[in-house]
Amino acid sequence: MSTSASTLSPGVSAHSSTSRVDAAAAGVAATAVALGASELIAAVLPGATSLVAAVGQVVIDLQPSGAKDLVVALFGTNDKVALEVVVVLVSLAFGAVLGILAVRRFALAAAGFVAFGVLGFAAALGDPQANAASVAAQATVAVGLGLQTLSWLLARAPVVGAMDADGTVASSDPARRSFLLRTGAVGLSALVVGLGGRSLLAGSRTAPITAGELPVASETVPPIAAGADLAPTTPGLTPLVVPNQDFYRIDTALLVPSVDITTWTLRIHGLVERETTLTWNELLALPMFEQYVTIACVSNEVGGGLVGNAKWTGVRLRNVLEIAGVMSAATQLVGRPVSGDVFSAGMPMAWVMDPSREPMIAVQMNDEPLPPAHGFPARLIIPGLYGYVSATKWLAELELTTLEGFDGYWVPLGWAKEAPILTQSRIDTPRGGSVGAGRVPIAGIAWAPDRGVTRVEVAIDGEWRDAELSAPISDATWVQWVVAWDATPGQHTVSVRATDGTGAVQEERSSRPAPDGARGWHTVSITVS
Ligand SMILES: Nc1nc2c(c(=O)[nH]1)N[C@H]1C(S)=C(S)[C@@H](COP(=O)(O)O)O[C@H]1N2
Ligand SMILES: [Mo]
Repeated sequence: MSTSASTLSPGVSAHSSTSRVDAAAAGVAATAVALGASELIAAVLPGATSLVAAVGQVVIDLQPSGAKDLVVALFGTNDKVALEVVVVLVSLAFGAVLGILAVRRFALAAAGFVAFGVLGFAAALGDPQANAASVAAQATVAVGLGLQTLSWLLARAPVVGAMDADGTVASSDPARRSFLLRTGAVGLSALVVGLGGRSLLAGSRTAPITAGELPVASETVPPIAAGADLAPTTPGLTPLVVPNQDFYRIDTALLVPSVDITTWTLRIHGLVERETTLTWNELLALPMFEQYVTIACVSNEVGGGLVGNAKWTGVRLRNVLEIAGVMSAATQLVGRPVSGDVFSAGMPMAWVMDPSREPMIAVQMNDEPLPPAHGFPARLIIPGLYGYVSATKWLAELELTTLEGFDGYWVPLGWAKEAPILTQSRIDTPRGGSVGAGRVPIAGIAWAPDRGVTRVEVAIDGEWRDAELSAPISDATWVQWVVAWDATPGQHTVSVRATDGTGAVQEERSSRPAPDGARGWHTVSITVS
């Protein structure tokens, strides 16, 4: 049995008899339609953006102290996906409440949906790729569709009179079953549409130029010699150079900024003789060089994957600083990204100017323009420093200041102000579990940028032996290491430690990543059968 015909604003009389559960279900499905529509529009309408990502971005930008750590701890490195899932779930929960309200007074629910739209609109204004008119249209259509759906579903909801007084036989009532099926189908299709839209939007943000459009480097590094990379002969070992699509990614951006090189500029200001603004072509006119540098994230746990080695091509940072003329009072360099991104990195000028290393503004990663996720069109690469105090992606600004004058983004959130990369080593294979008896290679990587790695030792059941190292590319890069092990049946414990170029052995005592990087020897348990 069905209720009265659909109206856009169902009156009190028509729905006061709708069960709360049904009303909540309709509210959830209607909210899913609004979200799904907005995410689809984000992908197809120029100037529109993901409202879900925009709201999540506001949460990240407000950075309630410890919230990022909490989310990372709960969901591992999928923290970005998790945050968006939370935004969607909270929205759906509010939608359930709005559905219940709608039964009593549809205008209240309508006001709630409009408030949602306004919230999404306001959040999206923080995305520099978003355009206010497009986002307003997007939010309006999404809210309208959500309300239409709510009205349509509620008009088809069974009345309580169709159930027993306690509602227990409700789910066997065919009218109710068809209502719930319809509501579920609407909600699920909306979520699928939304997911499709969201992935379309992410996929559309790819590098808009090819390597051929960039000048060739005047100073190049020799190609990696055949046989220098031990990975092809050691299954499970990380390659010497990590392909771009496999490279770890860490940043505070839910949506990757898409930067237009025709309007992009790099501004150098602060304690400089001549404030300078370089265009893309002016930057590219400077001499280009290449170097391999291993970069690492301070959040990397012992044994973790937030480290990678790539060939970077770009200009010497010191050439760019010379153009502006750095004053001797400048003790800190701050890198800032394009507007809309709250990140900043502050590094000591003493580190930047030390002639033993060559900090750079990179425009290519492994012979490709920087992928958008890794900072297109330009980023800082400072050998030896953790990414959060150096490797600014989507670079737009270099400010010269004093060490006391400014704290980079992560410093007030409990991370160290000065953060050289600690000496670390990792076992890639075997990662634990069980292996068959016989000759088993134990292999991994070790890094101490930019002190270099001179020795890697592996302890098998407490007995140390030297590992064979890949030929180091430079002190700024990691090395691969391999030990051939005659595995005997039983339980074994394997640990690894590296020695850096200063002769210091990697610290055994373990520490959490905060505030200045994880310490400790990576250790795995292996069962040999
Ligand atoms: N603009 C911007 N740059 C950034 C970050 C960021 O959040 N925003 N994160 C930094 C951190 S914490 C690290 S570890 C490196 C990671 O670089 P990758 O994503 O290319 O591996 O980028 C750094 N550069
Ligand atoms: Mo990081």
